[in-house]
Amino acid sequence: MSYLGLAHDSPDSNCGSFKNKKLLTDPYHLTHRENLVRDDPSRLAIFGDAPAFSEPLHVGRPNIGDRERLLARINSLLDRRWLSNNGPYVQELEQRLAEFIGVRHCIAMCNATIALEIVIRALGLKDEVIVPSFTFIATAHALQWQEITPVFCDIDPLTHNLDPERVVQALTPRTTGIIGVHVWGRPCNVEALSEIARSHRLKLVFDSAHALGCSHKGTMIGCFGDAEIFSFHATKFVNSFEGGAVVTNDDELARKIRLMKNFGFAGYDNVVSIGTNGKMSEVSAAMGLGSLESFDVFINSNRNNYDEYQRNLAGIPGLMLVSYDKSENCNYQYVVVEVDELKTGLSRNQLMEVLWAENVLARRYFYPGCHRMEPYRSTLPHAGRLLPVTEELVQRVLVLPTGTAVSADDITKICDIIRTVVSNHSLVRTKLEQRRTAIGTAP
Ligand code: T4K
Repeated sequence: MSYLGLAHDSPDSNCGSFKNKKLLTDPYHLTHRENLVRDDPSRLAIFGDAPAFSEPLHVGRPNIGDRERLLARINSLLDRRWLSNNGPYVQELEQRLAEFIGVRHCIAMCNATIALEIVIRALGLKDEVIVPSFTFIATAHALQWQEITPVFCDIDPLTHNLDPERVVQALTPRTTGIIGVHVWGRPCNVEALSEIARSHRLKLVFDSAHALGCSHKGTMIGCFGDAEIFSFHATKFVNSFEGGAVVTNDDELARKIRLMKNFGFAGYDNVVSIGTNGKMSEVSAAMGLGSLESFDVFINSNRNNYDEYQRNLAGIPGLMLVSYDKSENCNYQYVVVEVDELKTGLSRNQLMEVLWAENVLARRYFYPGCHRMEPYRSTLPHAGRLLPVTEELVQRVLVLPTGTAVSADDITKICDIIRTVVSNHSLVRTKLEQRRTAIGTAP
């Protein structure tokens, strides 16, 4: 991937020879271009003009927070010469997160994937665990890594989260647990999943990688199930470069997890259980603390960006902006649209191709669905038959750039491009098809 301000082709467009390689150094040209993109399809980059953005606009551009505070903390940890192994910043971060969420235990980790793996192991999950396929691959891999079969279950088309009725249908005598994912930070049907878990004596975990700062019926995400995990990866709105955490109200589970994330050490020279290295470093915790302190700034920025998208995308036929329940706490870290090709006249992939040419690197999370990625594609070749909603949704979803690196003007520009593209869909479609035919990749 280029970071040099060149226009991008979409990942599967294969249109290398058509890349617009103009570096935008001429300010007159930029202004001219901005003014003319509105309603004039010939000024789109796919028709040969310069891209609308001189630098790539990413979906996951990290929020940085207070740089001076971060550097001061890094200086302190260097002075202390305490860099890892349950240092003071890690302890402070754990305490602040637990208070913020309202949960008894928070155990910081090096990332959310290891956090999931450790929870799964500490809860004694085995054989089969029900998970959505519409999630980041880490949710499924954390099970398969431990030779537990992820049983992919379909989702509700409105919430994008596990459909409890389908969960019941996926149960077998080998089922030991359910992992729900609060996709985009929108809560799962927590009550229904808890009831299924209770009545079938299953463990219930929530992958809350997207859901820090979100609530469900007034209770913060993090307080549900046997445990929940969070991600503080660079692309998350609160980040610790790399990082994650497990939160739980279960004292015994928390004790086990603390041991497991530190090789099973219960003191010097005393290993009392199997374990791995899941520790968060002090430098990560320093970033995490600063990020948490900027929480309100980040959420305001996400919320304003979301509102800006909502205003600017209104009325474009076939584009549905995924909505959030404004009566709950919400982090608005994902701006997601569903593209209805019958109404837009263009597929999600075609819209993405146009945007990538403009240097807007929109993403199609979670295409093609975990069940269509290895090793699951080979081991479960027919899984898709039971996942009709997932199969359709992965063709429709597009995630747009947001976060503190994206301005209101950027959003206006992005939405102008989308509006121009949709209102001129026949022309755009023909152009995209010509591009493909010209390089011999016509479907
Ligand atoms: N469960 C769920 C439901 C998740 O969504 C995730 C992670 C996990 C579990 C596992 O959490 P961790 O183990 O990672 O803590 C990205 C993130 O890497 C991943 O953390 C996240 N979900 C997922 C939804 O998005 P990719 O494969 O899209 O990453 P990548 O490298 O393409 O980056 C995304 C965009 O961000 C790019 O356009 C580039 C930009 N970027 C990225 C980084 C790292 C930057 O501008 N600066 C940066 O430093 O997965």
